[in-house]
Order: sequence, then C-alpha cells, then structure tokens
Amino acid sequence: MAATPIAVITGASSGIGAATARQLAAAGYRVVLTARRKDRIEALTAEINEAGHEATAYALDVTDREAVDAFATAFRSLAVLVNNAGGALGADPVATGDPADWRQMYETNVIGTLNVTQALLPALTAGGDGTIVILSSTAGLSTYEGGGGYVAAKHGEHVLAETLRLEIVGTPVRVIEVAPGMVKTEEFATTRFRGDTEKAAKVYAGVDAPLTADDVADTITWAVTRPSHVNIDLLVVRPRAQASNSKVHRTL
Ligand code: 8X3
Repeated sequence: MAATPIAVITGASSGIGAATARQLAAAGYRVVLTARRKDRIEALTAEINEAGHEATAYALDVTDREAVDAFATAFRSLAVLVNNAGGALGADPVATGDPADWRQMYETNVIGTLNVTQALLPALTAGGDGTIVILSSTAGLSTYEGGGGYVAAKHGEHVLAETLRLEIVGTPVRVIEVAPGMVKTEEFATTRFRGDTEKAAKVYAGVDAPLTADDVADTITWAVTRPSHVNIDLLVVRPRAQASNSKVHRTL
C-alpha cells in the first residue's frame, strides 16, 4: 500500500492556513500544521484527527532558519508544501511608513517562504512528485495607495515563485502561486491595523461577500489535486465585488 502523501502548511493556526489544512486532510493528505501558536494548531490537529483524517502539529516560526532546518530533518519525502505564513502590518503611505514594519513584512512573507522552501525542497524532490504552493496576493501583482511594505513584500514573494519555477524546471516539483484579492478572515485586517477592529471592519464595509478562507483553501486544494503534469502557475482569485485592488463595489 502506498504511504499517505504528506502536506506541510505554514501559518496553519487561523484563516486560510487553517482552512487549507482541513481541506487537504479531507482530500487525503496527512497534514502537518505549523505556526507559532502551538495551542491553536494542536486544537485544530485534534479536530482533524477526530474527523477521521491524519494531522500533526509542529510549532514553528518560519523566520527562524535554525528551527526550520531542524523541522525539515523529519521529512525524507514530501508531497506538498503550502507557504501560507505571512501578513500585513500597517497601511501607511510610503512617505511615512515605518521601516520596521517593512522589514518585518519582508522577513515573514519573503524570507519565511524562502526558508521553508529551501529547507524542504530536497524532500519535495526526493518524493518524485512535489508541489510547492506560494500564497502571495493580488498585492504582489499590482500596487495600491497605502499598500506600502505589504505590496513590496508580496511583489517579492511573487518574484520568488516565478524565479524558482524557472530554476527547478525539469525536476519533479511544480510551483503554484495563488494570489487572492479581498479575503475576510478573522485576523488579516485586524493584525494589519494592530488590533483596531473599527479600521479593520472598514476594509470590508458594504462589500457583498468578500472571499472567505474556505474559498481560498478550495482554490488551493483544487490546484494541488490537479494531475502532476498540470501546473497552475498563477491563479488570481477575487470576490465578484472586486474588479481590481482599488476598484471595489460597496453598497453604503
Ligand atoms: C490581501 C489583499 O487587498 O489587502 O492580500 O492587499 S489586499
């Protein structure tokens, strides 16, 4: 009997990462949930196992290269890596944005993805059929006012995906980039506005049905479960009410 394929998901403690862990488990993967918040991924792991699927939790900060390398030693062969950890901090104009925020966003979104991808690439290759998913954003494809360091970091992540795909062509590993637009999750906007729930709510005010974490997880799961020779290079997914980063229909 063939071993159950393993999928590692970073940032699996909430939002898109958590929804992706649930959906990939239901699709037949043994999911390995990583995030800094151990209690959260342990609770989700228990939920997935109780549902009759296979999950394990591993507390990990993707910006800590030593910890990432130690984590990677557990895998001789790996089917899927979903680089989901990341996020936004602040929505200030370039003129006044805090360089510390810019640095932190580059560190989590770009270096975090680089760390985990570099560390797990040997196992993804050794498995003979690997898939790397990079969760970028529509903020990685075009800019918007107040996008600042987030837009810059997501452009970096997009370029990482494009470059890696060129460099590893011919190996049995594909690189899928999923770029969501407006997704309403419990934490994304609240973190961006440092706990200011009023400002966070304004992001989605009057928008008829922003995407949910499940919508994006569904997209990821679809892309990952295509036959091995099919590579969904880049998939942009937005809610119907959003035509571009800055063109959003609101009923206010
Ligand atoms: C999230 C999309 O519009 O907040 O990645 O930059 S946006």
